[in-house]
Amino acid sequence: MRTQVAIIGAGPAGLTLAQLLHLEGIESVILEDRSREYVEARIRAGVLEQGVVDLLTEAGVGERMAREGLVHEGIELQFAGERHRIDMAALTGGKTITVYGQTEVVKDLIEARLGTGRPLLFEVDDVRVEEVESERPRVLFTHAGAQHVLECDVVAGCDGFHGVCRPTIPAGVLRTFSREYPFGWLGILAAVAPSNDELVYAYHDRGFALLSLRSPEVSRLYVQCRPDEDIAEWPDERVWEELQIRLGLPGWTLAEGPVLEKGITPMRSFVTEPMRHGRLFLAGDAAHIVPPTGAKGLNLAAHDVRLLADALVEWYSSGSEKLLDSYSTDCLRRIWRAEHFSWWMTTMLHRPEGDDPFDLRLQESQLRYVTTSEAAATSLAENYVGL
Ligand code: RFL
Ligand code: PHB
Repeated sequence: MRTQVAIIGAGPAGLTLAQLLHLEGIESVILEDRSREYVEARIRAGVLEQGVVDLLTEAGVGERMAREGLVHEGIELQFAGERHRIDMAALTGGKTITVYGQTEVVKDLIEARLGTGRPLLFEVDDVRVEEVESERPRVLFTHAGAQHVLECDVVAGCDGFHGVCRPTIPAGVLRTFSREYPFGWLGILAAVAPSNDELVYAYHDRGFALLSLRSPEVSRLYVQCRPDEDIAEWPDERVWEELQIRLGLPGWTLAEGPVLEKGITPMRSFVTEPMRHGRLFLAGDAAHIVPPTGAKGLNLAAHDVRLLADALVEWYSSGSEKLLDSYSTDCLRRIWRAEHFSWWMTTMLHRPEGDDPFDLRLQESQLRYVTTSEAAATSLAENYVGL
């Protein structure tokens, strides 16, 4: 088997890259270790920056998003028993975000891929990436019981944080930067109309809580918990009770409904540099992780593959390696901005370990500042909608 670009992973990064390359007539093969059903059902992100909405639209996969996506012009920050609106559109010259689930983005991209007739293999096993330091890299894998060798010009490592591509890069080549946080998010998806029109990020003595949504009928809610928390200790009633306390305000009620999905996510920041080794290019969560508080993970993955697609198009059409050579540096500039923003939102909104009184006063001061100073609110808004 031979192709131009071997793409490992059918998450948002791999699928978007494949679509962008297809539009430019560049061949690819996508290898995914999970089933189509699993990939399409995995509940994750929900907030898309305007630039990512535009990218998906230009890539021809924006039709359902335009119909079903919910455009939001602001978010609310809640603390000390009050909500404060950050009017993102007014502060950023009209920029907005779109609430459209990652599951839906992935479904649209898979449908588009299958429509092109180009290969997308689910449930592959034993993926091994070899010879990326040469001009003839290859990917070994098994599929439906048979072993295969995929020869290619380049490998795109879009296989997420736990993938195989990053670990194939020899020790000493990469430098990694990371931070683990002493908390996680317990998230639920619930069959109930969202109780607020906009997202609410709540700072509370008992820990952070987030009210988000997926559609006019489905709410998505999170509470801060310990990273190693046992989900068995969180029956639905306890989750609702905690959400009621942390999001509660006099005169406002949080409507409850059947819980459709529940899970715990640890929170970490992670960056690997450079994002390239020879003919292997890392993109998305394979190269970097942000805590979800800034809603940046999926957006960063999309920005990476846009740059990678542009670089590959230039290389195939002119032979110039200029954009391939600057890929890592170009991506990392945006990534570090998002890393800082996500760290900052996380630090401002989560109850710190040990309740250090100095930290608590700093958090309150910061929250007051971003909700009363237009300059500070503008900084939050421009990062949130995407720089
Ligand atoms: P993915 O989505 O993890 O996809 C990687 C794919 O590679 C496959 N794979 C392999 N395939 C073949 N061989 C192997 N050896 C393989 N190993 C792995 C995997 O099965 C998978 O299909 O990475 P990608 O494409 O880089 O996309 C990144 C995003 O998924 C991630 O950053 C976001 O979900 C993060 N995130 C959010 N991002 C936002 O922009 N806005 C949000 O509101 C937001 N909220 C969130 C989030 C992530 C969360 N969790 C669960 C981590 C909320 C949560 C709770
Ligand atoms: C979500 O809806 O899943 C969501 C929204 C905002 C975030 C993180 C997750 O910051």
